[in-house]
Amino acid sequence: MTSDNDVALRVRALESLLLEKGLVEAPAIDEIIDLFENRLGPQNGAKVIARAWSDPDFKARLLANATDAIVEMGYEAVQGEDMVVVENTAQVHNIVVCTLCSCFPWATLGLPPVWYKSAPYRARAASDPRGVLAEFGTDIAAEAEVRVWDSNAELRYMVLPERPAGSESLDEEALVALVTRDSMIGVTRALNP
Ligand SMILES: [Co+2]
Repeated sequence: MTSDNDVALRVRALESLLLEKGLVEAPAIDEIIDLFENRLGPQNGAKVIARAWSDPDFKARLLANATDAIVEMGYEAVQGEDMVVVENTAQVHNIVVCTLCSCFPWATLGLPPVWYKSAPYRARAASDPRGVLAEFGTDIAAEAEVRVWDSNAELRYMVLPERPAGSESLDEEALVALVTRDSMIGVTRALNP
């Protein structure tokens, strides 16, 4: 498996080459780095989920048309993809994968983690989702249904995790801290308060 360190080295080599060949200009690269470091990422998705937990009307809009509801919060799709949000309940647990490559909702979750892009996750999330969930420490009741959603270039999925017990008194801002990237991929649950 490629480590994050290897990736950093390759990126730096690629950047120097592109600059040297005059294919890109430094400000364009800075703009892209700023986009990925500061403006895209799971902090956006966490705000979407916390809003859905706090505002039933927003939640209904999010489940009916996630693309529009997410834009409503100011997060535009980076690659023109449509978004679908699937809700976890006591009866249904959803998990997201891209079996073909590494399609991922950049605007709300940022760049995919290394494990999401790995061949074992891509194969096993589809063939043995309960086994994968167990490896992430997520036990799913035998009577609950596990649904696997395969993202692609046009359509990206995000999970609306169950609002954790004990979070009833928390406001939207406090709820944001309970929503992790992995819980929005569906491999874990949201954190307990
Ligand atoms: Co893909």
